[in-house]
Amino acid sequence: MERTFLMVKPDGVQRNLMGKIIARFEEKGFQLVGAKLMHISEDLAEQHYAEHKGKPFFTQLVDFITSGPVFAMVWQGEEVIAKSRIMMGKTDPLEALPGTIRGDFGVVKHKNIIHGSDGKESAQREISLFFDEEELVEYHKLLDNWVY
Ligand code: RTP
Ligand code: MG
Repeated sequence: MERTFLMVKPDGVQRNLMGKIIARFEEKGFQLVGAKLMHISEDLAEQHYAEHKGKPFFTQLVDFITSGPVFAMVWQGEEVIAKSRIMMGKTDPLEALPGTIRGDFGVVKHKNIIHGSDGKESAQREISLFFDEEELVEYHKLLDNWVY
């Protein structure tokens, strides 16, 4: 089953949105296989956002993501990478539709509540950047027979 890396950013943690965000992915039918509240070091932030190195917003991005605790998660499900990006909404809350996480809770692009991997490769890279294999839990849920 496909896995993705999702993370409630420091603004989402400070605004008490962790529970609501977890609930959305649970209610959808996805399965949480790993989670932790943590501070991101500058080094980890630069690795995580390596694709944006050199862009004008890179420093602001690293400063923001290291500014407070984040809630890092691994979720599992059929096409969870693409489907969770749809549930998150567009990067800029101005374009994110109501009903999406960023559309419902975000106001500005640089504080947009949640991160999600944008493809299979980045999902694998980000999961192993944030989690050791033994931190991920493999288990079967009876409910899955009603989701799939
Ligand atoms: P993320 O990686 O955080 O899940 O967001 P994303 O895929 O939707 O957007 P991405 O292009 O990867 O950009 C990463 C984060 O950088 C900030 N950003 N600021 N000022 C700007 O033009 C700008 N562009 C991007 C956003 O906070 C975005 O989430
Ligand atoms: Mg991205």
